Amino acid sequence: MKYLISFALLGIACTAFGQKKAELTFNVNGVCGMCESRIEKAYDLPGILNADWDLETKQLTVAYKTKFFSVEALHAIAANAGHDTDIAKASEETYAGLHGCCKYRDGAECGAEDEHKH
Ligand SMILES: [Cu+2]
Repeated sequence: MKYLISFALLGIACTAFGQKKAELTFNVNGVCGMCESRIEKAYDLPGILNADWDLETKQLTVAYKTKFFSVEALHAIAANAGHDTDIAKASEETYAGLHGCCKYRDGAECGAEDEHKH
């Protein structure tokens, strides 16, 4: 019986102090490699273990510690960097600060060919 209680307490301690990790993948708007580095740089934070944005699919995969971030907070990081997600929108001001070829709301498309058209 004593052993059972010890194990139970040990279990509680592990849950309370363990660093729980989770992975979340969600849609983040962006158009080019500049967007990719901007987005990934925004997630260079304590509590974020890894952040990878895919230019083709616009999907961001974040590995994080659940103690540090909620799902909403993770979306807000992208929005604060100027990139809309499905539940968090960048402010007009932040969006306006993006490079011209990164203005995804206006159908911007980055690329070597586009650079010459300016
Ligand atoms: Cu861009």
